Amino acid sequence: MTLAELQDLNSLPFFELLKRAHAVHEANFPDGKIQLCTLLSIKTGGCSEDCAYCTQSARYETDLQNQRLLSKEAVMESARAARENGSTRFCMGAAWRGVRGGTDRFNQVVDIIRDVSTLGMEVCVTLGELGPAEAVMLKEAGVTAYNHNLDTSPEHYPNIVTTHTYEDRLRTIRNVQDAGMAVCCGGILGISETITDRLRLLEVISSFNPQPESVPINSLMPMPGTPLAGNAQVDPFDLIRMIACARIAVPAAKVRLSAGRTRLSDETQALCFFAGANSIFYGDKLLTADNPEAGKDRELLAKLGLETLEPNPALDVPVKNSELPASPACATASCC
Ligand code: SAM
Ligand code: DTB
Ligand code: SF4
Repeated sequence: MTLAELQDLNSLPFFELLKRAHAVHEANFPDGKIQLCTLLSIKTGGCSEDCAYCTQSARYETDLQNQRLLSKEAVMESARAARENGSTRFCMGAAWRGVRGGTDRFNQVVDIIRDVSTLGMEVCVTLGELGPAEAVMLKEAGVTAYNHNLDTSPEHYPNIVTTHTYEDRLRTIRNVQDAGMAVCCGGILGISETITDRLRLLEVISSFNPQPESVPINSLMPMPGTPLAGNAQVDPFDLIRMIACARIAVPAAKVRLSAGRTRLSDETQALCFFAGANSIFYGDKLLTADNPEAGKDRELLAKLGLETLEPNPALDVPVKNSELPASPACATASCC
């Protein structure tokens, strides 16, 4: 979708936008089930990058306790617990700029992935920048989806991160697609962006060929010590509108209502689900930040009569449209 189309959509009256998004949601996900995903930080803090929202950057003075790469046993214990609690996707995050094949840490991660992939959940990892060879190795080890967010528009990105570029992020996404992994790519609201920046992000993401398999929409969890610690909370109506626009722009993707749910009312979350969100992170911790307790989420889903999705480890990777250009690029941006 173009920016102009997205702007028209986003300026519809609230209920008209919700009605349209819900119709797209029902057409693509007739069972209306919600996917539960569990996150685990397998290597925490000490990251070389300067993403202004992130408590894991080594550049900011935060209270975060750094943690070296977890042992395979520790990761497997969390993964088994996640499966027992009903998660169908296990997402492992590492605070690295990227990974390089042949290094000890990459080999250790590959070893962990091989074992986690035997548990019957979708396996998602987010390890930063990847080259083509690393992407193939991760795919072979059993990764189903790779999370690499573009976070905001190409225009706003340099205000938030200076140690890598939007084009670096797009290159990794291309490598992930070429290796046959599904792409999980979304953004974060509340990082001093404009509504246009949010819609530009959707313009870029919706132009991927194939479109991403999932689109996480995070709301800033302000982390003390980071440059964005004092940012105001996102207006819940704007978040719901963003979810609705994401649902319409990337109709077949799981739209994941991601970080920031501890600050949302049940009613706001309900409207997000109606607008097309069909996946959440489940469990009381994200990577370093808080998430609602599992019991509270179960209560909310029960109150709404929403069922959860069964496991689908053989996740189908979205198929390329051969009539469109193959690689993601930010068509109208001057950055790439
Ligand atoms: N290092 C990897 C990378 O940069 O892709 C993976 C980890 S990073 C924490 C993954 C995503 O989490 C970011 O792209 C951002 O969207 C989200 N995120 C990080 N810190 C956040 C915060 N304080 N509040 C909300 N979302 C956050
Ligand atoms: C995503 O888009 N959100 C998750 C996952 N992908 C890796 C991470 C949210 C992190 C929130 C801040 C924290 O826990 O430090
Ligand atoms: Fe590092 Fe990722 Fe945090 Fe950026 S978002 S500082 S790359 S862990």
